[in-house]
Amino acid sequence: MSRMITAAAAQLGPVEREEGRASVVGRLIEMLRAAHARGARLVVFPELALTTFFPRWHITDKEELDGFYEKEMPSNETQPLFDVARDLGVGFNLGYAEQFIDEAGNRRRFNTSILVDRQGEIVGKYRKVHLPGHYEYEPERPWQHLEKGYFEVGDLGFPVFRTMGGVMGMCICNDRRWPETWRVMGLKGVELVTLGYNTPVGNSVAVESPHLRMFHNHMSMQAGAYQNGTWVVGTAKCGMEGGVDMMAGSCIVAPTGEIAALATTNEDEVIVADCDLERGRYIRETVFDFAQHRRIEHYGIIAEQTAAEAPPE
Ligand code: ING
Repeated sequence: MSRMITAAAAQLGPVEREEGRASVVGRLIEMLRAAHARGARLVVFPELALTTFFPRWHITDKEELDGFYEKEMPSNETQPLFDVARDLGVGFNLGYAEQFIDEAGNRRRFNTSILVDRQGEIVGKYRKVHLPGHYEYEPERPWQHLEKGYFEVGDLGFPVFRTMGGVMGMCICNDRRWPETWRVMGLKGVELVTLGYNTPVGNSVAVESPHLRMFHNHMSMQAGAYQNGTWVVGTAKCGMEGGVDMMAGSCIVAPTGEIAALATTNEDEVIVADCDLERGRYIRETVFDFAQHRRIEHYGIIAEQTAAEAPPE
């Protein structure tokens, strides 16, 4: 018995600082239409898809920085994407910088993604938990990575949502490198994880070959998929953006850990795969039958201790 959903990664090429949201949304709609024409009914867009990856700059002009955040979703500029998706009956994941004023009157900022169903309803929201980089401007870096300064740590945990015929979850970029991300959703029965990423080809703080960075990108998603028996759709914003080469490699990973579809350019590109949401069942009922095999009495340290502590010399 299979339970099919045809999913697409809508890989986005560079979005320069001066490219307006309406222009970007036009590119997203074009890819959503192309994905739909190829049978896709779920489309995954990248992290911070509506703007350039602005944490690469130390932006001191408060108004300019404020301009990178969405104050409402959908907004006038993003409503056309919701409208076309609803008209075509296609769900999607969209990553964006979220800003709002909370009930205490405080301004809140998160690196956020939403899951929108085929009727155009926002059925899930996720706020990035693992914020890489640093808080303050570091002049010695060839480019900045100021996510810790520009966003709060996500306050929604790692939720999953029963929608579009399955159990779906989200994470964002650096989250994919942390096994905790995947196991929390695995413990909630996730069957398909959607994520976007903005990852430089080069490492700004260590000597690391580009091929190794791509290996880490795919290994992280393939391991997460296999060890939790879930599909993964991972979508890049890529290409030379703001003077920094961002890696591509968007992919759709089966619960077996195999890459079912892989982007081959570093531009706007749609890749599609037929995902049988039953494919991971045998994995979750045998090798990763959590109920049968996990020994939580030995795992406490994972949630009780933050940093590593080696035995005394
Ligand atoms: N980008 C990168 C990522 O995790 C990074 C940052 C790259 C951290 C490589 C560590 C190693 O893919 C974002 N936006 O998280």
